Amino acid sequence: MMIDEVIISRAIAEEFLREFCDFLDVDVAIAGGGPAGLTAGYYLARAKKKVVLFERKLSVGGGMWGGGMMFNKIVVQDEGKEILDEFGICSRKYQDGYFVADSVEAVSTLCSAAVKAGLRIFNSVFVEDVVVREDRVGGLVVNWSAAEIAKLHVDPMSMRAKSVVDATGHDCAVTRIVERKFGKGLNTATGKIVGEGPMSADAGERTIVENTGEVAPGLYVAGMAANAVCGGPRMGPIFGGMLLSGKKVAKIIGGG
Ligand code: 48F
Repeated sequence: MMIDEVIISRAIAEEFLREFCDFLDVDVAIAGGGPAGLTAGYYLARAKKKVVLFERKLSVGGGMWGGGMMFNKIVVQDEGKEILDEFGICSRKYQDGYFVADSVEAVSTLCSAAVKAGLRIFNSVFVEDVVVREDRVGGLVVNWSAAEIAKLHVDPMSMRAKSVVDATGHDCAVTRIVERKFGKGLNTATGKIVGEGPMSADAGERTIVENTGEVAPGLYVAGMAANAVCGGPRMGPIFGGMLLSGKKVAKIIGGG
């Protein structure tokens, strides 16, 4: 059989558009494909929610690839190790309460498990706004990252979701938009984005799970975005909190 270039092009374009259209109306839309977003996506998809994730960069994984200072190892505590085990990610005990895993294995396995569970990821797409309906965050407004990088004046497109998760990390990009435009105040101590505190691994890992939740009707925060929005400290290259936060937000939204 002679391979036809046009058939290759049609296959890509038609399949992509079919899925893109299918995922314009979902149960949950996640902004950001770092460890928290991927973990949330996995548990939600496994619970049979229709869930889509938009990632600004070409690759998902966020800050996990680089481990600590590009030493590509991550550390997790006992509770984080339980989630690594659930995914089948290998880890080695360093000392009591500290386990070390390979960051490349961790990202690639989280991503693979989430996609196989049913999460649809659109990469190179960024979230630039939210849809508000009946006083609730009811969807996302997305555009190509390439358009953003080239500073092209191109209008975005909108999609509908019953729940939205801001998993954009330190930026807390979606909540920042909601804070600016929603006009009703956030469910935080100040009603605004409190901002993340300086490094404190123990407190950061604890508060990130506590801070995971709904901050405006229909909008949930997970991962580093939860501490950035609610005022918890950063914690550096210990990643158990990111996994636990992703799992918690999935449970709150109804992902078991
Ligand atoms: O930053 P990121 O890894 O967030 P996380 O899942 O994990 C945080 C840790 O990696 C690390 C840490 C541990 O101590 O603090 O930073 O909470 O992943 C966030 C992802 O969101 C994407 C960004 O490219 C990254 O991959 N992102 C950011 N803004 C947008 C976005 C946006 N507006 N639209 C789509 N994706």
